[in-house]
Amino acid sequence: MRHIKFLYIIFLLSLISCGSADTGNAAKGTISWLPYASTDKGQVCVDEGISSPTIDIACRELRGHWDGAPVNIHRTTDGDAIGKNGFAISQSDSQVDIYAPDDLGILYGVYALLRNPELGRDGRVEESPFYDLRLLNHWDNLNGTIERGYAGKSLWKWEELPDSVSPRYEEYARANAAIGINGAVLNNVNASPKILSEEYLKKVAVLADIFRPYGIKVYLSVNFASPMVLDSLPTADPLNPEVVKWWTGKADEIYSLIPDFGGFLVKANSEGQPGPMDFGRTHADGANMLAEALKPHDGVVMWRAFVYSPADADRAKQAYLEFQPLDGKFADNVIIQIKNGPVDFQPREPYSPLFSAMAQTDVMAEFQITQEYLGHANHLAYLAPMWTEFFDYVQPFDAIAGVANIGDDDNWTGHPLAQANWYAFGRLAWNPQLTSTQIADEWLSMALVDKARTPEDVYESLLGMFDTSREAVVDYMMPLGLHHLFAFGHHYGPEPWCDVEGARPDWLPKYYHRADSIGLGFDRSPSGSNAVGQYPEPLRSQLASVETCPEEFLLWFHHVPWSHRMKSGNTLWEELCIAYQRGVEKVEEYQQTWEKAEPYISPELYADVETRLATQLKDAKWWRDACLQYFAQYSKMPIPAEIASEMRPLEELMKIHLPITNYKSPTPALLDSLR
Ligand code: BDP
Repeated sequence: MRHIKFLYIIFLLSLISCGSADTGNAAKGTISWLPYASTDKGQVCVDEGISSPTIDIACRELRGHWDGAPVNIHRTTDGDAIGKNGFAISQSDSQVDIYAPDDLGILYGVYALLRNPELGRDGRVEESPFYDLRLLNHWDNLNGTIERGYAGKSLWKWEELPDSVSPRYEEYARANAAIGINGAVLNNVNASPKILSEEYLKKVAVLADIFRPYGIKVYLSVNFASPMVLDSLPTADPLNPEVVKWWTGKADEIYSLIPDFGGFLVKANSEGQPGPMDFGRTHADGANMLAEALKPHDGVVMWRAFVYSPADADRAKQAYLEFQPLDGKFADNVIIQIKNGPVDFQPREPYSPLFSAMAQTDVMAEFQITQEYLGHANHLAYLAPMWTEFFDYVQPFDAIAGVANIGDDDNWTGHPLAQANWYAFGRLAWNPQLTSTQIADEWLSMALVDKARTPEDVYESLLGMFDTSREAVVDYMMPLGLHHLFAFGHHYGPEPWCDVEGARPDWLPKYYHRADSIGLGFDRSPSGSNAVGQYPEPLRSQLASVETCPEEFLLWFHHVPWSHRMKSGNTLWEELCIAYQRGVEKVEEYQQTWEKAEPYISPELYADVETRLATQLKDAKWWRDACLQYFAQYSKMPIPAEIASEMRPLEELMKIHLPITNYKSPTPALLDSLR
């Protein structure tokens, strides 16, 4: 009887927790940080004289979703110290006051309050954005595919625009405004010239109209050869007067349709894209010509520094070699957009030394939110720790961009927990001082579980899972500074042995790992490629020596003997085995964490992530087995028996060839059929 009573109580508790499970926004295919529950009773009072479409949105959000004390909205005067687009909030039991110098600041204040209804209760809270430009870069093609996108097709339905408008456009704007993102580059950096045609600009203008009241400006990636392709000019030489005239006219046309157009993003002379160097000119010549065309309209040019060519020096050095000599030669509305690391969005890279070498030029960081190199939409990898690690080294730039992980999937991001990465990017662009744990805590309690009803140990485990997940990916894919061990083309699975006849050497893993009988890693010390020489002192000296180089970057900067003693006392080889195994065990731990959290998470979301974690575990083992057995051929050292016993033989692993596609994750069924 007692037993039955106990079960009954458990049953009642589970009903309560089901209720709480439904509160997790991530479960509903909605934007996890937006308010949806409708109160329709929020009371708002706006100071006289304040009115605009942006304020209308702010009021609508409050009326619809706020159920606290009445909110008063005030415009501050010039003397007030609140920064542009910032806000201050204070609240008591009887009222809430939001102050801001401009409409957008008010909207941001409203979203901050809705996210955290207690904001300003213990005293006035004041915030303003750290970076002026906080942009998403969409690598969306005009045919609807997304380069390195793993969440379905493009949100932008070009074939339906301008006549038909998806409700998701406004939801997208709302999602971004709620975390402070204020710009979107709509199309792929490998840009089709067609985006600048009149037909497409009219479509773009419709999106810009929808985004405008949310404070989001539209930008476009442009193809440097557009004048040749669209209007048959014989050249795209940036110093040719006809070319200059073409771009000036194009800019005027764009601004007549989109008066607040943000500007251009340009990938030039990189991976086959056209650029000024095709005409014997420099990056500065090209960027400045475009900047001149946009200048009268206050537009900017974001010129990417992602350049490398097979014949030249160490790939990690090339952006610096090409751009550093141009420091000071760019117009003041040009910003050089630099990927966080010197190679290409690997799970871990040191920061790109170009950030500390462009004192007279505006520079911005490019992060990748989409997980091109971190397991696509199949793996849980919370990326805030990667970005805060970058901020530990660099912060001196003016703007920030993230390559979006958004598509038209119901849940927007493929992996439902990957919405946390979109969220984290926005939060860090707003305030790079936030910690990754703080942001994970915000997201988990809004999106996944009801914190108040989730046992502390369960909640802490979920938080721990988020916080360690990127490091786990590093461990099971490429620990200790290893990088680019990917299969050719799709960047998903391990192929440290990969050799493709005729392929560029710098697209092949051997270029990066350099395994031989002596050791492992790329010698970038002064006796090697001397990439360390591009870093400022004292970091340069620290990186230059095997003894002082942080171990997480060791094989990035050094070719290290297999028997080298690590700080732990283990040899390099032993440490490598430990790291790969640790990564696998972490994923096993996440499966347990997830299981423990089941009663507090909606069933649909639970099942989805459970399946993805199972794939992630198989992938982690695939990586471990492939890399350790491949490297063991060089180290001639044993893999610990407990790991070796469960490994799939290398010959079998070498037969796995995923079909190459760069715009979707391999499905579990496909992976299972191939391995
Ligand atoms: C690499 C991607 C490629 C992009 C390129 C870029 O593999 O698809 O076009 O970067 O950033 O990471 O331009």
